[in-house]
Amino acid sequence: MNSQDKREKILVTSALPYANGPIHLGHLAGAYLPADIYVRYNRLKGNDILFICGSDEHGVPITITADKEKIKPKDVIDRFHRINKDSFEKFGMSFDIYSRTSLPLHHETAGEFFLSFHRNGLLSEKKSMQFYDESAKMFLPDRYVEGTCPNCGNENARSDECENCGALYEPAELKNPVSRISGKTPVLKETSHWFFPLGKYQQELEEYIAGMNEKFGWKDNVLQYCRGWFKDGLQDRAVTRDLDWGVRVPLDNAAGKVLYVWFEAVLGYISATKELSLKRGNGEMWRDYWQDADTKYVAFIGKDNVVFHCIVFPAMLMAWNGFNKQQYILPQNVPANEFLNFEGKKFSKSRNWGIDVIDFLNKFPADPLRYTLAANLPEMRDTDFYWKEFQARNNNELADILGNFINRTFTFVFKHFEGKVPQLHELEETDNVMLKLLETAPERIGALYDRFKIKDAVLESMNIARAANKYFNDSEPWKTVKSEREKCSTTLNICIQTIYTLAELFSPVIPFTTERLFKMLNSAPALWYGAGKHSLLEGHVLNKAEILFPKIEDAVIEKEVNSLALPAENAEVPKDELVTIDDFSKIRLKVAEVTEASAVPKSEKLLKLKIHLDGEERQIISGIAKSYTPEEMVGKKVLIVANLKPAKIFGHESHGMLLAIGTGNDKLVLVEINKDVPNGAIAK
Ligand code: B3M
Ligand code: ZN
Repeated sequence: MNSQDKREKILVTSALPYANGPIHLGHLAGAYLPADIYVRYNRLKGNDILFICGSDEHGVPITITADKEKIKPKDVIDRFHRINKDSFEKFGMSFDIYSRTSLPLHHETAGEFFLSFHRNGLLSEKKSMQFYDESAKMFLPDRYVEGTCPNCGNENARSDECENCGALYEPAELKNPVSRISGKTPVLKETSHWFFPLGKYQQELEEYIAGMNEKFGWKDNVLQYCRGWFKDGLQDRAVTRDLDWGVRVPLDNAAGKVLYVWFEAVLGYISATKELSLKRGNGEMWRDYWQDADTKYVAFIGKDNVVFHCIVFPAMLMAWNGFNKQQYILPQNVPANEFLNFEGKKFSKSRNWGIDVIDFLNKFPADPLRYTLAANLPEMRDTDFYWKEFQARNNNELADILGNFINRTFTFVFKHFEGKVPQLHELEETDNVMLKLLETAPERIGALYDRFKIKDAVLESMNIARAANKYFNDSEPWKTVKSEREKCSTTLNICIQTIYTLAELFSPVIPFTTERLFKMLNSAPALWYGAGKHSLLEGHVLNKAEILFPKIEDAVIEKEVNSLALPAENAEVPKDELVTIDDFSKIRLKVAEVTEASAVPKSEKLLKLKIHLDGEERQIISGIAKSYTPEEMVGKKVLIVANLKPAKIFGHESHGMLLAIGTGNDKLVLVEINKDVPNGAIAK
């Protein structure tokens, strides 16, 4: 049997997103789209594959959201589980199950692991100092405290972990801690927790990763992260927390304690597979994957989750395997991606920067987004989503290359060959070259998918469509149809065959469109490696062509670009952050008079203003056009931040910022000053 025939058993997981907010495009590019493409490709290869995901519904991210909105954690997770499940469906994520960690089955599974470790004496119960908020009368684990990272100086570090440099530390090491509940400095208070001895598994982990890398080639970025961890030496990690919300610690002396969210969330992959087993009527089916050494397990994640998937989770599975007869498999590969940013900046909910998947898909179909993200995946380094690139990928590649080739071929075949696959006659050199390209494409592109070079595979697929257009042009069927009908017929036969191959090659990437394309071809996908060989017989009846990729107009994209929040004006000040009088006095608030105002072309939100300050004239671009007309603005006395760094907004110089109050629905009310106050007067 050669490698093309052997049916592999593959378990694929994508990181379980926290159900505390809607997923955005950055999430898709990190752990979801690459996994879905890989899974769809493997299904086309005929492999036996399970694709597992679900909501991560415990932990501080959930309770903080609930605290903020003054609702129950259960309400938070129910809302966002639904929204995210729906977003993923609309995006075409082909999970076999999208489960949730609040299910009893998951609580049982996580409890079982904890108890096995506890029973076998692996966990040590230790007293330690944790942050405690005396006014709220609660412990403050993880994100409940923010402060300065002892390792890199990041000022938004969490109580025991820095998302900037990845350092893990004891709460006592965090500098300038602030409680996110009260805004006050928390105290350190003794509490006891159970610790997992990660260090005990360091050698085994290093051997495991080296071995997997040698056999299956892990990504450099992932290896780098792991090496960093090993170099520092793995420490004991607390696997419990003082919280109400989560998987209860299944011991008698553990009231008010739950399992650390990461300790149980990774086990969510297993419990979700158990749930799938039950749904499929065979409660033991999950063991055929998780507990069969022949299964290949691939975990798709974003870079911030590397330590949990390459070190913590494998160590937990190793520990289990040391105490129990049923042996779990470990990840064979963890192809973690870097981050996708949005128009040059990090996605940020509080600064309203970025776009949620659900909002995106209410405006545009999924496939152009899938293609754009796939062609620009942050596989090696961070990349950006730009609206303009989205438009260009849709218009210049999907429509003008792929769509155009399909369209011109179908049009021609319907016009000159009654909508049936034309006959193949004698082959010329160019025909042979094209056929060879098709024949070898699945293997070549498949090899890229097998090595998780998803972006290259997708770009390579588009290159086949490029070559196809060139073949069409070079063959000049519009000429040969008059003089050499047989040659023309051969050309179009090969073009239809090419469309079939393209439909297959693009199936993992733009599945909604290729489904329609297969309908046009009046056919169905082949097994992957067969897709480059002749499969549509001469005379096979085709269906009428549809427009597969409508172009996206400039105005539509401009509208999106214009609706991006202006970072400075829309910045939301974190609620409880305290500033000193020194901080405040850095900001110069001055009275100014608006002397001229006009709309900024192509922008819905912006006005260009001339203002007078003590003897000085300035230009300010202000995002108030939805609330004030230019005419209304002239003559107003307003309050401005006078010492704001000048910036270019929409290509216009802007020096200063008007103060206004948001009243919802994009409406703003200006802070206006009595006309008697002189220009340039300082507000304090
Ligand atoms: N919930 C973290 C995140 O959303 C997380 C992953 C869990 S995977 C088991 O970044
Ligand atoms: Zn740090």
